[in-house]
Amino acid sequence: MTETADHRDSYPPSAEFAASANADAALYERASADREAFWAEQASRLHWHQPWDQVLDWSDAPVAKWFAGGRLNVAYNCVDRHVLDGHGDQVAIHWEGEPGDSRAITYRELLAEVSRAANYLTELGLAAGDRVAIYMPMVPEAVVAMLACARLGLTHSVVFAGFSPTALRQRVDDASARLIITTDGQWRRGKAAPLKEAVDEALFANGDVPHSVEHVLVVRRTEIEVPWTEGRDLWWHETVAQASPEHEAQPFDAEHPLFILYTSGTTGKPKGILHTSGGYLTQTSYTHHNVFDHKAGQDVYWCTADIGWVTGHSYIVYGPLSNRATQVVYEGTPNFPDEHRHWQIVEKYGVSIYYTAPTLVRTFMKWGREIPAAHDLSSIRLLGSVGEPINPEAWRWYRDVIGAGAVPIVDTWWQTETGSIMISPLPGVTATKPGAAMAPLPGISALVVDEEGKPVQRGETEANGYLVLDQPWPSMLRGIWGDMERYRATYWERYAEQGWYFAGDGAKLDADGDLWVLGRVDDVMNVSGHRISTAEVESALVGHSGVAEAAVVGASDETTGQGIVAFVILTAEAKDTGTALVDELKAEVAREISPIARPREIHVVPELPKTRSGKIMRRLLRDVAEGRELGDTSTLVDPNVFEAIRATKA
Ligand code: 6R9
Repeated sequence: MTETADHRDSYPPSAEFAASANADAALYERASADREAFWAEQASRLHWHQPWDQVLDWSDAPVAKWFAGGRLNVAYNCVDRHVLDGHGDQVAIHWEGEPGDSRAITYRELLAEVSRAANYLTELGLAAGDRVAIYMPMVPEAVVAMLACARLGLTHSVVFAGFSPTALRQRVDDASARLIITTDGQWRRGKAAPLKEAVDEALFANGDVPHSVEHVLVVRRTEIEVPWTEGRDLWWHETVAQASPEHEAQPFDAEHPLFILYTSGTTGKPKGILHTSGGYLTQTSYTHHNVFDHKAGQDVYWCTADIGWVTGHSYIVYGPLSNRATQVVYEGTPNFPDEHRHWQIVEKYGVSIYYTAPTLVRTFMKWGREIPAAHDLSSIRLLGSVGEPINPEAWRWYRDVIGAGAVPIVDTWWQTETGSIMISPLPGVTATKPGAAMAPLPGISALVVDEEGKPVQRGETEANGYLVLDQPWPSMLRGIWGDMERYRATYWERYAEQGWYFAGDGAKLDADGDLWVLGRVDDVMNVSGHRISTAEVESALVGHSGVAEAAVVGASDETTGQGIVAFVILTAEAKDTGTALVDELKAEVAREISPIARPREIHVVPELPKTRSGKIMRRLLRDVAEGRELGDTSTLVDPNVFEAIRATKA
């Protein structure tokens, strides 16, 4: 995009939207006048059993304490107080099952279910501080399980139900979870796929290596047969459902650990990102209210994420429920039974706020505009995007076709680590540009700097800018579970002198000073908005006896943002070198990590391009994968390796 286009291609908010928007420009002024007072004001959105003594204690940086001395109960804030305020009959969740079944759950019913689960988990002997793994599809009990943990001060670790038994085991072991909550199976395109079986496989996987899990609590969903270990395994409907629906929530310290969520880093070992209570809930609540312009009792909100990702944590569970949202939770895929599913759901419930990922928008584009055009989408008044940069073409299509050419789009930049939205337009305030996340939210500070930390100038689009966060924020991660050294090294070492958080994303400021996030600058790929490390996929590949060495890159992909392209060198043992082996390797990666990580292409090559210090030059492999002219090859040991690699690609 050219500079001029950046300037002209701007969509100011309509006067009508601005007139009734939750946010106004004064928010920026109040926040910059006194950041801590501003956050204290936002924290007052919540119910505190005991007020805080200090808004921010940064004396132990980079580990922040927000609202130090304050005590609250996260679940009480998301459920109880709405019932006590007289909104018990409001629907909290319109749940839509994949096979077409549905359930409406009011806040009063949600309170009863969360209370039953809390009572039963207590009966199992779980106590504040214990870890619970949640490995479930998008069923209401998944939300209930998360809230029951929050209510008891148990730290949940949700593991995406698409992850393999190996990935589950790794996460369960790392957090020493005492309990796993799961379902018998999950619906996927009309078929019941086993899930409890995967839990058993995970627990038996390491042979004799003991695990921390005492019980497996199983929700019945698909009614498929499950392997059963008497004494260890428990049915939800025979236990939780029989427990008392009365439970009194106890307050916990503002810094009490709320959850661990694993995300890919630049090494093969996923990082357990740790989030705590008061600051996290303050910022998820504040951002959900202002960025989505959410109006309790009026809007019907739908975030299409899965609870296995941070977006599901912050914008299905904690943000919306703390704001007394009525929301849609959908179990299935967007094209089951056909491509009309999402728009039928929008029509059925009158969805007014719709939040999804660019990869899905591009998929909708591919399916054609006649599909959404067959539905009444007039209830939609705001659209959101998250997970990767949204290309201007997809942005315009989203606004024109889904948003009737009129509604605001909020392109929200944030990360598992940031806990909540950090950079985004404010609807009703910001004139938006297709593809730009625009500016840090009120209360948030971000900079675009060069390698040395010098601020990159406006309009300097050729510069390599890095996105850094130069001030602590309430929902920031408090560390990496069990590895505080890695926490410091990953995020705080790069700009240690300045004390800035390094986000791992490239960014630029356009001539107007508006911020564009350009994507990862490290070895993390972004496939359909999911973070996958190159190292993780490489280690799955070399785990196969036929592979001697592997190098993996993310190559741009029209639909998924990036696609995984692997280059492998075979061992002498490799029996086959053709497509059968390639298929086997793809399946191996899907099995080891998740179907999300299945490589788009695998090329068998005689050699990999390496620097003299032995580092694989991924940048050059990306050039090959994307069919570009090769960049600088001068540091290569043997520039000729590319002839051989190209030959295998042709
Ligand atoms: C919430 C979430 C974080 C990474 C992040 C960046 C990319 C997310 C984006 C975006 C450009 C946006 N990302 N939102 N890039 N514009 N609006 O996705 O968390 O899974 O941890 O991924 O996703 O690269 O660093 P997570």
